[in-house]
Amino acid sequence: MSAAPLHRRDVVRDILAPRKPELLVVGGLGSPSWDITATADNPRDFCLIGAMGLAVPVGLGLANAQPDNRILVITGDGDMLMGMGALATVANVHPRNLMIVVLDNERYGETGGQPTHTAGVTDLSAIATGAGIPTAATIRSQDELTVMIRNIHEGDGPAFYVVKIATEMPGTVLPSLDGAFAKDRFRMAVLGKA
Ligand SMILES: Cc1ncc(C[n+]2csc(CCOP(=O)(O)OP(=O)(O)O)c2C)c(N)n1
Ligand SMILES: [Mg+2]
Repeated sequence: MSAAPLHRRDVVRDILAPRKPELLVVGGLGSPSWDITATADNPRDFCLIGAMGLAVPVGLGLANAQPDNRILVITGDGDMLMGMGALATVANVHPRNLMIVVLDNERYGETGGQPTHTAGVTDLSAIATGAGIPTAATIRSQDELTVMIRNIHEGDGPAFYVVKIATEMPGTVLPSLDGAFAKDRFRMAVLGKA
């Protein structure tokens, strides 16, 4: 099947457009966090800097700590490949409020576009299924994206989606690089105290 390539900024904008106040977003390091910040610099988003492999573990902890909120992890294939073991924990803990989206450009985009294993034979949604996550799919078209977005905001987790995207790198839009500020801002937005 060939479909027009999906573009990362459009995908993230469309994912976040219907967001409700209870949605908390964890951004994986690098380009996914730039996409989230380019969409809106929202205090209910927590974007990681340099912490490769940790987007899903942070999202899982947040899902456990904040059962009344819905947690959306948006990360890259490189980050997910490094933190793959966390998918088994997600499947076994089974947080109904955790959604995971991998923006899969088949590249380590931020560091110069080196091909990742998803450019080869590795299928991250099959790995999520094998880990035991009940909803896992690879998204390649706008129609599939529309269904995914509805489930992200309304469906039961845990769910895991790989969105195949073009390899373009649309400009850096950095979140705050001050970790203490970012942590305090997020805690204020979620808890009302730093
Ligand atoms: C442990 C570790 N190794 C390497 C890096 C350097 N690094 C930062 S971003 C990145 C690539 C991330 O790729 P991906 O998650 O696919 O995001 P993309 O930019 O492709 O959207 C790498 C290798 C790092 N921060 N930490
Ligand atoms: Mg990538």
